[in-house]
Formats: sequence, structure tokens, C-alpha cells
Amino acid sequence: MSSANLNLDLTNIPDATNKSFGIVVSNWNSEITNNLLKGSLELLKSKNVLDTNIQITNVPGSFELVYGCKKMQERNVDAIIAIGSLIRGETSHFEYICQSTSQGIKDLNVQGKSPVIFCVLTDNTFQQAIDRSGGKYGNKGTEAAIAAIKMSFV
Ligand code: DLZ
Repeated sequence: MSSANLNLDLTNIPDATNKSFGIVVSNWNSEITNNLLKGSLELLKSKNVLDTNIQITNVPGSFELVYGCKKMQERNVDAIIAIGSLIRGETSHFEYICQSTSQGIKDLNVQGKSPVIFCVLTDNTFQQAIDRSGGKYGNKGTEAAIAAIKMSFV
């Protein structure tokens, strides 16, 4: 279960002045994904990542994140954050997109180019997504940026 700032150990995050990052953002549920992006950018900048070392691309929905991240890997950034927000509907469509997106991003990591951080919320309700994108359970975009910095040193 999620709780506020549970994984937010700000003391052990290295300075990332010379690191480069790609962020691929899904436009679906953009109110949520824009807040996740904001959290990621604030954290990266707090660790001295230069604006010129952050490349952002947008894709229509979470299903397209895998393709967007694969293209981003070709730019040789040190780490990539995949940002999306999947919210359960009335049909099984949600499960298919969750599965394919998470498996696809896992596959990109197995290929061993730039690491891709999974910042895709998979919620049952819109409120749960709000709670995790700058609400009462913190901002998963911030946590993803911490993971991206740490992976950029691996
Ligand atoms: C189609 C769809 C649906 C129903 N729900 C979401 C969602 O909650 N979050 C999300 O990121 N994308 C959703 N999509 C769009 C798919 O990810 C994809 O963009 C389309 O199926 C086109 O390939």
C-alpha cells in the first residue's frame, strides 16, 4: 500500500550535474501525467541536472510509452522516465494496456541500453491517481526521478 514519501530518501541521492535524462510522457489523463512530470522535473533540477540535459517527448497514451522510450534510448541518455496514468474502466482494456506497457518497458530494460523507470500509475479510480501525483500519497514522479538518478550511476 502506498503512503506519503515512504520511498523518498532525499539524503542518498547523488548530484547529477553531468547526467542526461529522457522523459516520455503519456497525454492520456494529462492532469495526472503533467503533475507527475512536474514532480520529476523538480527533483532532477534539485540535483543540478541542466535543462539542456533533459529531453521530453509526448505520446498519446500509455500503450505508446514503449515505442517512445525505445526512440529515446537511441538518444543515448543516461536514464529514461516513462510517465503514464492508467485508470480502470468497465472493460478488460485496462489489464491489456497495463500488461503490455509494463512488459514492454521491462523488455527495454533487458536490452540493456538506457534504463527505463516505470512511472505509470495503475489506479482503480481517478482519486487514487490524484493522491499519487502530488496528493496525499506524495508524487510518484518525484520517486521516479530519484530512481532515474540512481540508475544513471549503475
Ligand atoms: C484507450 C485507453 C483507455 C481506455 N484508457 C487509457 C488510460 O486510462 N490511460 C492511458 O494512458 N491510456 C489509455 N488508453 C489509450 C491507450 O494507451 C492507447 O493510447 C490507445 O489504445 C491507442 O493505441
